[in-house]
Amino acid sequence: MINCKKGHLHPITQMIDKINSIFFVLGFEVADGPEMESEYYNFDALNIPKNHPARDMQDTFWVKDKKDILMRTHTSNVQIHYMENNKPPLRVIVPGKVFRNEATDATHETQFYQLEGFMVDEVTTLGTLKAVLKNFLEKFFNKKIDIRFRPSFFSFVEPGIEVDISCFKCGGRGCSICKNSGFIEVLGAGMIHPNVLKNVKINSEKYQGFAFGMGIDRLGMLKYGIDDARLFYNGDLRFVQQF
Ligand code: 2U9
Repeated sequence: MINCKKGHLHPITQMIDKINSIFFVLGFEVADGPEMESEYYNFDALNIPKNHPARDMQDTFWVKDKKDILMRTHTSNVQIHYMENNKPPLRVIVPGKVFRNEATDATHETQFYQLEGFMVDEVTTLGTLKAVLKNFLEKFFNKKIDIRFRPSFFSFVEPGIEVDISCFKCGGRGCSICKNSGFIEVLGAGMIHPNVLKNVKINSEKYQGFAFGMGIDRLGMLKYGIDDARLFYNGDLRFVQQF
């Protein structure tokens, strides 16, 4: 008999569908926008300084012979377009492809998928962020999860935080996935910097918001116990047929 196995959606697409449906219940809509972008929307509007190393040729793919045009290094450009064109209150997620000009290894690809999200309203706090992230992560990993915030710095948020989750494999006792620490770092976040709100003409005296960002490939590696992100992209059917 001929081999008539049916095709199916790629695991990254399956994860994006799942992420979108989890956030839909929380009142978030999905936005998308250009992968090729101007320096303003990728860096300047996000309060990223002119001399920031991320803007270097080594970190960003600049489009040849075009001044100020690049391949977006995060999906945050879409948030800027969205905030320019819509009035608060806002709840939006942006899953999409991003590009980094760096050496590849098991956990770094030059192209990968990111999920960013944000909410802007009159009262939005780190407490709201924690509730939203906990709800999302528990549904995504299908486990009860504790969340830990650590202070960090990103120029587009203030304060900036890194978010760890209790290890969904061992429940915090310590194992190879969490490197015996009981916690896994999964994403960055913070309260949107007033300069960013000013850039999109949102009154930062009246409105505040949180934003977060994470790698979808990384979420998939954790959820499915995959040790090499390149497996998502090399088209090996033995890999994709397992999903
Ligand atoms: C706007 C305002 C604020 C999005 C954020 C992070 C922190 C973050 C990284 C996680 C792993 C990217 O995939 S990754 O390399 N992201 O740590 N992202 S706050 O903040 C925004 C975005 C847009 C207008």
